[in-house]
Amino acid sequence: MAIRLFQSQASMFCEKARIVFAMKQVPYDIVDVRADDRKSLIEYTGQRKVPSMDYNGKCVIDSTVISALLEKDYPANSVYPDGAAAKGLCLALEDWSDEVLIHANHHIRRAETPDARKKAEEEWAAHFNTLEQMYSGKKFIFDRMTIADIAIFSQLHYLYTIVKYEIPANYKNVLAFMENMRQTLKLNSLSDSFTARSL
Ligand SMILES: N[C@@H](CCC(=O)N[C@@H](CS)C(=O)NCC(=O)O)C(=O)O
Repeated sequence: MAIRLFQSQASMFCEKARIVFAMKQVPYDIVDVRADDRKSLIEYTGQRKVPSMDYNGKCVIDSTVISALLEKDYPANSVYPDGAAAKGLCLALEDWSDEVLIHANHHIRRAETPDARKKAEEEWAAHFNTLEQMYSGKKFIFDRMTIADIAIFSQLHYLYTIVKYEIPANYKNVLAFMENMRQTLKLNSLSDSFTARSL
């Protein structure tokens, strides 16, 4: 039995999953879904979304579910904070990032007119304001890097690498967070995406 991660390098949700795999130091094989136009993914999972995984014969879909399963089976280097109250908040922030920031990314990437682009930038400005406060005086939201930081980083990193949108200089805490994550994840530069390796 083995673990196969069906993924694409550019997907922010796949980057989120790759970081959790690396933190947990769990070996896995990568199936690049672009190589066969998602044929093997659809055959194995019956749907089109990545990340999905073949977990020793069990089909597991969605970055949040994958992260929770890896945490359960590999509890060392936890991706959640200690304590039920902090964990609940962490899960809510993971969900906010996955379900809200993703739309801001879709909107800015798909903006075809100056008006649509302006609206998308305003949407991001509102999120940057939220994040600026969230990371005020903090390296991570909780006392160590958790799935909330990883989920947020993955969306902001996509904004940087794929959308090619630079976070405005006035969001100092957000920029410091990105630099801190770059160092923690041992990326040479923020232009690099996180590849399969341990941390
Ligand atoms: N909530 C899911 C979102 C996954 C998702 O939207 N994946 C995108 C790539 S970033 C995808 O595979 N889209 C292909 C499709 O919908 O056909 C997760 O956290 O894994």
